[in-house]
Amino acid sequence: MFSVRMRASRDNNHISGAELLVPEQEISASVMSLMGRAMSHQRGKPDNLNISIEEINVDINKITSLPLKLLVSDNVEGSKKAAKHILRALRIPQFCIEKAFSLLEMGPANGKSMRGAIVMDMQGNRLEPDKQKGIRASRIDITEEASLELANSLSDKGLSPYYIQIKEALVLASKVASLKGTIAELCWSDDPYYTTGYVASKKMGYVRIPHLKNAGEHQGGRVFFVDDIDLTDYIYEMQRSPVLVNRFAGLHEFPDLSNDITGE
Ligand code: PML
Repeated sequence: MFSVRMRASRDNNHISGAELLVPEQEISASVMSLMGRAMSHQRGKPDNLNISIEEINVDINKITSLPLKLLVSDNVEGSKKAAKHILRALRIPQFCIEKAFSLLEMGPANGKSMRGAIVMDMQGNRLEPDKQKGIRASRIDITEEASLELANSLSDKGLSPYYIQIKEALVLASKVASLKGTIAELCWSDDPYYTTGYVASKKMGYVRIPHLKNAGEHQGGRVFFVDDIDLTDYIYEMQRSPVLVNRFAGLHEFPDLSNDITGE
């Protein structure tokens, strides 16, 4: 198997990125499809397009995705409150939650978004060695069968227009949640046209939250909340261990926040 990765940027600002795990005979088709995506992104044409192909010589870890849970909200204030409530239910200290929100709202890399994620421990320390780049979850993909199950579920809910974004975020979040030491992930996009984000965790699944920011805002990113990790191992696993999602765990409505949401 091969890992095929694409990163596109303009004036050193990230435009798009994607990756696939494919057999050798599918490399050229994958390169073409990733190139097509990079050149037609609504954030503009890249002036730098990087595609890398790397052979994978280790076993691929096959996992089931997190369950996808849809939270209903129609305003930014309510959505942020809901996201914070879920993170609290996951036992993340309030000051860590507030710090994570401030960082993503301001742009964690001196006002700009990071290509990768912040790694935050339960004392609120940022552990990622490079505060501009962050840590990327890499070497990830999903099988055709699992993609189809996801596509069918999204279609039933009228969410097909967001299939690509949801698929990629769900695959990434499923890998992140599967790593030892991850408590939760908070994410919203740095794409000014995309305002939906999520809180993901092994305990509560991928909770998809609309309106985590106002349209037009460029700031966004990811925070991995961790506890009791060996940082070197954690980063190595995140970036190097290949993970293939081979089952979709299903789509559910997220319970009303006035109910107990801890799942206990
Ligand atoms: C991103 O594409 O940068 C993050 C998108 C997160 C939300 C995806 C979704 O569930 O719609």
